[in-house]
Amino acid sequence: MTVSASHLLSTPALWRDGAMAGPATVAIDATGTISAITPGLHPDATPAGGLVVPGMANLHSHAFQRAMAGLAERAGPEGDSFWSWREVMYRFLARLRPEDVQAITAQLGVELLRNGYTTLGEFHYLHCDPSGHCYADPAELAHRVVAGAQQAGIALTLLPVLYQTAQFGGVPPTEGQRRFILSTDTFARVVEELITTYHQNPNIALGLAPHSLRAVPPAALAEVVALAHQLGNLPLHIHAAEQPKEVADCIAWSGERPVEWLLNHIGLSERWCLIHATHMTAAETQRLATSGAVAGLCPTTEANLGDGLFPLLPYLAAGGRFGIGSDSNVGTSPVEELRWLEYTRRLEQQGRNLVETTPGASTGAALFRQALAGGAQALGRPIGALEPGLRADLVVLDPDHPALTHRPGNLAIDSWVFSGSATPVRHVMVGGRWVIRDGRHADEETIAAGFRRALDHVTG
Ligand code: NGQ
Ligand code: ZN
Repeated sequence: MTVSASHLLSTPALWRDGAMAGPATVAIDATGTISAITPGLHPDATPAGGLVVPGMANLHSHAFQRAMAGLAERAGPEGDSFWSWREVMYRFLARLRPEDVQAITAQLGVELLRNGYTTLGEFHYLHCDPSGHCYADPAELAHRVVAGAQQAGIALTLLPVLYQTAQFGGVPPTEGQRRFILSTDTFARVVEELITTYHQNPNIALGLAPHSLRAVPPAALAEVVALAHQLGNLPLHIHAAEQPKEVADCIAWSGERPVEWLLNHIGLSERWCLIHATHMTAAETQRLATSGAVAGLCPTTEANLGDGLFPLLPYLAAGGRFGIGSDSNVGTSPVEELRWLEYTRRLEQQGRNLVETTPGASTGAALFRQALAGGAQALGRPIGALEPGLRADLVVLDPDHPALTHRPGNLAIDSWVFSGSATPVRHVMVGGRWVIRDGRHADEETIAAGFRRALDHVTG
């Protein structure tokens, strides 16, 4: 049920300036942009049906991995690690067809929306057919990702990925990586085609993503950076320093650690998003924080893969910015990611309320506010707050849900983040259009049936 947006929406409580505030009326124009916010309940407005907060940005995802969640939770004869998980993942994608990529992305989109994400940042590196050849249209699978996101109605920042080598120093890709490989020229053509096709669609934006320093040699990396600049300062995303082995290999190759190498040779700025950046020295942490770049943290995946702990507290103390991503999609809820960010610190420090230490201030609101801002920056979109001029991407929380009952102000956010596993998300709007009503997506049965068909093929 794609109910068209009310032009005036009233709510007893609205997220404003990084905190829950009192009653307000939100005006939304025909383009799906917020045109005004006024205090109080306007008599002509339609009640939103709950507490209104901005939709969250999911700044890092590999959508197809949603279909293998739970399939890699058994150790092999030699134990298990990030690297053996990666082999399982490579085997899984051997059978994926274009229609499967679309169906899985649509299913993921519905789940993300229902939990309160409104934008998907898709780090898209599956480009080629199973034999490693380009499809007739080398952008085929990118178009499938877009089609899946559009079926779900989630906004998308598509991040086409350049992937060329297996290891630092230009090591040729392995068999398992053959579906990822594009020449720099073909990559540029794919990007151009995506811009031509989607530039007028307000729900779709573009960024560029050199996969990692392992997968992109310096000369090709420089070309991607130049292309992003030429196309109007597109966001740039890269995986960095997720595993200790990657750090050791980078030092063996260059004498520098991955984040250090990027800081020294590329120069990081507001348009960069470093995914994971788990293993940094104190000096790298400080330098990344002051660069203005966003750290793309994916706590549930980082825990699932045994990556390590991002140095969040020193990074925040130095003014660092972060956003959250669902990455391998073992988790699809923004509050689960935020909760893990704080909980891992509590376990490590044996203390409480560590991300926000101002006496009396809300930890949930601090996490929510920073992830909104970092996500908006990293995905290059007018989102992350409810303000005139920004997109009407918003989430209505049910104030009568048991997790939120009698939770005025930021207590609602604290309770959602730390105890809202049964989601209190009631309605979700993307670009002025309702996509979730009463917890349901109008096409959820059709989309789930498509997902089952894809899994019949891929795992059958
Ligand atoms: C990915 N995922 O690209 O899907 C990676 C694994 C790699 C995460 N790093 C592959 N979580 O980094 O080589
Ligand atoms: Zn990733």
